[in-house]
Amino acid sequence: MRLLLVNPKFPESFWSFKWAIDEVLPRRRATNPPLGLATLAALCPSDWEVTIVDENVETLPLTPAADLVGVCGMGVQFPRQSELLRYYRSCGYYVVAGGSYASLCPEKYEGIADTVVAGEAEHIWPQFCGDFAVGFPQSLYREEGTVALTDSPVPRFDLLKLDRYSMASLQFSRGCPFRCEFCDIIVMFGRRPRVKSLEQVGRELDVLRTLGMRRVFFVDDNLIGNRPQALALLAFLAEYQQTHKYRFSFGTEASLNLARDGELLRLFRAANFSWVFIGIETTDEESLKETKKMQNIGGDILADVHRMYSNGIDVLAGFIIGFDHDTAATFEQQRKFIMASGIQSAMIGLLHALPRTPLFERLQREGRLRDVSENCDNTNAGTNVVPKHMEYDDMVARYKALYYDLLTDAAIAARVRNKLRHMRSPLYGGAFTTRETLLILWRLLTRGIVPGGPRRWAAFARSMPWLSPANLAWVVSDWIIALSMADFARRRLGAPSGNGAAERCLAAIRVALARYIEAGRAALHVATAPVPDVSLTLRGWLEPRFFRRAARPLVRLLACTPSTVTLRIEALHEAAGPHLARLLGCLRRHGDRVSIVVDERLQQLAGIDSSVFNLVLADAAVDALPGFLAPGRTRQASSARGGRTS
Ligand code: B12
Ligand code: SF4
Repeated sequence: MRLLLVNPKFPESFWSFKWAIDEVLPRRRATNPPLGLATLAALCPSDWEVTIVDENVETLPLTPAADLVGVCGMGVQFPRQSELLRYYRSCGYYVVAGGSYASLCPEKYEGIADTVVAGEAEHIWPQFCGDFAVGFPQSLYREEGTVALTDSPVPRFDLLKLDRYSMASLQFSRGCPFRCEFCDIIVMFGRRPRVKSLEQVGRELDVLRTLGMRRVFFVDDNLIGNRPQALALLAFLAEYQQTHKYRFSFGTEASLNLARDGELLRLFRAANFSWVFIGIETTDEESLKETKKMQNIGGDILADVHRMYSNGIDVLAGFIIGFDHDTAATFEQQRKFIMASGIQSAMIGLLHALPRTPLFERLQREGRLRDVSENCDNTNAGTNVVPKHMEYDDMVARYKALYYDLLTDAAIAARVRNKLRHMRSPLYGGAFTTRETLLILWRLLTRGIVPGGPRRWAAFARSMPWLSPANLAWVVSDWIIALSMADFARRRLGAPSGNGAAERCLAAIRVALARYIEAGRAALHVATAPVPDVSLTLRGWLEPRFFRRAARPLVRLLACTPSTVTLRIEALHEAAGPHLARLLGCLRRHGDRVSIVVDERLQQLAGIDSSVFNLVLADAAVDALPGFLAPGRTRQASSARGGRTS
């Protein structure tokens, strides 16, 4: 049996670190590989041929040699996941949905997938494989019991293109003992953390080591959820690292009580954990009580962060605004804390209610849920929660302003300095070779610091650890993180100067393409809300000059505004293929905001990479034009946007 497993493209967010991936990190395309798919592949019968395609790092096969296709996804991936399921199903493949969102809301996949796998797959996937092989697969497989993680196989890391990611993933435990009101982890995985054996972890590390990986993310919900097991794991890792000359640099997620546990901290350092992501959420005790985040109450959170630093562990943190106790004053309170703590990777989100969580159920009872369909990314300047003590629009505006404030050069440098006051230098070498480190530093300087102008140079110089050069690595990584976040905020949160710039760019596009539009060889549609969307249709003979003229104003529009561009290629002369490819090369940097609607044969001609551009996959027929490579099946935008024709 031939199985294709697909991880759909993520919408870009703060988590993508796109600037770092594109500009600084050598040869990387995304941060993390899809560990769920690698685990699923290991659960297949040994005679199945499994291929994993992660659309975040490679293009999608449109006609794969497969008998069935499995597509995973978190809530943020649901729009693309359902598009892929529909597409492959319409091509005649048997399609299966699974992953985080299918586990939380299997009902959403009715009519989209042939089979839905809800919950941990260790027991139910082999059942499905057996049923499929004999021709009787069911439409739903739901894990109702508890999966022992000792039943989880070593993931098929060999099927992932690991060299395209900035780190590998490994999972030790599932579940968390706490009961935060907004959290779906305890709904999906329960409150009694289950763990793998140390022998399993050792085997997984051995495989990652032979595959050349150095940075490993323990993707546990809370690595210290079961303290005795965490202590055993850390002691094991410390020994493993010593045996293997501190080959790995680790990172993970843990609850804040880690900072108040000397023994755990000591072992984290001994095992070479260089960073930990912590859900701080807020420093307002009333809001913490409201959301039942009791483990964060009763201590000094700033001192906790400093204690982590003094153990050589960097802190990445999640913050939430929009609790019922929050008011407009909360933004300043959060800003002050984030600045004082020196946390550069501050993932601030608006409180979002995920289905099935206690928060969702409470707000539903109170009639306080807004309908924003599948937007499950709480760093997206929008939420499905109606705030209690703030106007929605005002809250969103303040949210954006908070990010702008935190991402100025001066604020970035001040946070670096605040961190370095407490940060202890790393105990062991970094995760990059000397050559890679020098290349990263060079790229940061030439592509990030120098283009920022004298103010950024001065800010960067002020943040340098002149008296403790061993801390340089922290400074470099903080600037890379911060410039990535600033780049995303500028492009995607809608800079205040955006509208005037959009009008000017649109006028330039109209002028550049006027004669082709008049001749009916191209058409331009512009929708203005919520952000300008320019839809350019290519439908006749277009000479090389057309592509050159189109490139400049389109790139400007994408670079200076949060606009989106849709290219509809209805027909394309063979000779124009390379010119279109050159135009796409210019748009590549902004590819996540460029949708391409194109026939699959024309796609081959133009070489469209779906990991770079949004390749739209819904079906529609378009009349063939004589003399051109004419579409048999044309992909068309799934959502029609209102607009006018110029
Ligand atoms: C690592 C991780 C990430 C990584 C990326 C991971 C990746 N490339 O896939 C990073 C840090 C980038 C990330 C980002 C985000 N994440 Co995240 N992430 C995780 C985390 C901690 C681990 C995922 C993992 O690898 N698990 C290990 C594997 C083995 O388990 P699994 O994925 O559940 O897979 C099992 C089953 O689901 C099943 N399965 C999986 N795939 C498939 C496919 C098929 C076909 C089938 C049949 C079965 C199947 O088999 C596996 C074995 O049992 C989870 C928490 C969690 N415990 O899952 C959150 C989680 C998935 N993330 C979540 C969220 C919300 C986000 C963000 C949107 C953050 C935000 N702002 O709110 C962003 C996305 C931003 C973006 N647009 O890029 C939520 C998803 C909620 C939901 N139910 O949809 C989770 C559950 C955490 C949470 N509650 O907050 N995340
Ligand atoms: S500590 Fe984290 S994983 Fe645990 S319940 Fe709270 S939010 Fe969920």
